[in-house]
Order: sequence, then C-alpha cells, then structure tokens
Amino acid sequence: MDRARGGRAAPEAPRVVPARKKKKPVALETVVPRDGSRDDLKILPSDPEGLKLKVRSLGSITLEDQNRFVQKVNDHGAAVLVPEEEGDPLAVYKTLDRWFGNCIPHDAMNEHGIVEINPANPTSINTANPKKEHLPHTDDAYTDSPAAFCTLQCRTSAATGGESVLVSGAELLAALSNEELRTLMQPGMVSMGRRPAADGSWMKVRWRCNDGCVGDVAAEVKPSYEQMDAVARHEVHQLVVPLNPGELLIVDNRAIAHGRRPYESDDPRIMWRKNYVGNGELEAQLRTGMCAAFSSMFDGLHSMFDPMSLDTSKLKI
Ligand SMILES: O=C(O)CCC(=O)C(=O)O
Ligand SMILES: [Fe+2]
Repeated sequence: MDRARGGRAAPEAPRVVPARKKKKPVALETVVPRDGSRDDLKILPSDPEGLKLKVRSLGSITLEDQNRFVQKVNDHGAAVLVPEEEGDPLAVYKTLDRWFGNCIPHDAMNEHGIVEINPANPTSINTANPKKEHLPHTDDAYTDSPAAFCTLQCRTSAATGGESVLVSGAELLAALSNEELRTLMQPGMVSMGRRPAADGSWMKVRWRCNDGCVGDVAAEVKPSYEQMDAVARHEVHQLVVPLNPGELLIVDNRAIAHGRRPYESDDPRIMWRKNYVGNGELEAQLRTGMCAAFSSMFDGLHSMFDPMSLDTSKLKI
C-alpha cells in the first residue's frame, strides 16, 4: 500500500483461498532427464574414460588439474585421478584434505584418516566377501550427516574383477513419481540396520540397496524402494570403472551411488578409503548433490519434484 500519497487505505477485501486440487503425480524421469538437457543435473558419462583426469603424480596436482577436476565433478559427480608417474601414495591426502576439509572419522581408520578396504581385515559385511558384489550405496547412510565426498585409492587391483561400480542418483529418482518420493522421504519409512538415522528421511542425503545394512522398509514404500533397488542393481544403469594401482576415484556421495563388482576370494585387492565433510577450499566451487535445486527440493519436501513450484531463485547456477 502506498501511504506516501496520503489518504486512508481502503479496507482489504477478504482473501479467497482456493481449495488445493489434488495434483496428478509427476513422473520424475521428466524432471531429471538423463540426456544432458538439464545442465545442472549430474549424470555419469557412458564410458569410464569420461571420468579420467591425467595428472603428473598424485603428489603434484596443479591449479590447472584442480580446475579440470572441479569441472568434472560438477558435470558428472565423480572423477578418477590417473597419475602418469608413481609417487608417495600418501602425498595426495594433503591436496584432498585441502580441497574437502575435515575427514569423516571411522572406527577402523589409521593415523592418516584412511580406512583400508581389504577382505583379510574386513570393515563391514560387504567388504568381507569378495565373491559377492558390494551393492551400490551412499557411504555413512546410517549417520545424520553422510560424507559429501568419498575417495577410494586403488593400492592393489584384483585380476579377476573387483571394479568400482557407479550409478547416477538421477537414474534412481527417474524410477519414481514425485508422490512416491515424497512418501519415501517421510520419517521412519526406511530404517538402517546398524544405527537408525535420526530424522529417518530416506533419500534426503542417503540411499542404499537392500544389502544387509538396511533394516525395515515400511509397507507403503516397499514397491518404490524395490523399484530403485532394481535400477541400481541393473547393469544398464551401472558405470563400471576399473582402477589400476595408484588411481584414485572421487565421488560426490550425495549425487552418485558407488559399489564394487565381485572377484575371487584368493585374489588380493586393497583400496584406501577416506571420506570428507566437504568444508575445504573447494566448497564454494563444487556443487554437491544431484542438481542445483538439491537442498531446496528436500527442505520441506517440495520444489523441483513439483515442476510447477520450482523456485528458480533458489537455484545456485
Ligand atoms: O571396495 C570398494 O571398492 C568399495 C568399498 C566401499 O564402498 C565401502 O567400504 O564403503
Ligand atoms: Fe562405500
């Protein structure tokens, strides 16, 4: 109302609030197109070569390498550092600590914050059995605040398999409607076996195949949970990434699910895992999550999954 012009304000007419019509569910495959047409959406490439970034050595990462890395992770949600020369395998953690900030503590980590993945000394039921694939998952899914970035350095690669497997979170979402996702995200729908997540909201920052760590799945979300589970297990949605010793995979834990293919039990395989909060120097340059609307879409369970209410002012592009 413009009081500067003087005069009394006219009494406001009572506002008529229209009754909310029940909207038809929207298939999320239309909201998260996997054909590259939505440029803020992270999608894995169809060939693992598309994730590779050559560096001279893991201990000598330049500013130019760093900029190429930021671009890759913002496009695909993952990258593989491929050193041309062998060097001190610990030297890279100086760079990673600087980029991603604090590490996520783990019961089995060493003095460098590294957890060695080695079936000879297993850290979970999934790392104990090489013959069984480690199904795609979010790391730290049972905590309130899963890691923003997971790093896996290959130290010894298995000759009989054991490749890393990645699945775009967008592929999982595309299996659902916005209504199904909304229900799945309500507290208490899926509980984790190891430690229940405090807010219980599934898909907010975590996702896991039904791999033995997932506890109860409520009856009303069973079909949608199983649909996503089937997508993640299906080879057509998986990007298989073979890693050589010295190569290091970095994954946006909130955009991409990761796992491992099976291999023979007597075949040695060692990976170093270090996970991060994401509060390092690259925090402002890296977008975590599947797309720019990530946080707004989950706060209050609305936004991008409801295309008509997409609040573009919240997009960080
Ligand atoms: O063995 C691997 O490559 C992956 C291990 C993993 O994802 C984990 O321990 O969380
Ligand atoms: Fe993992």
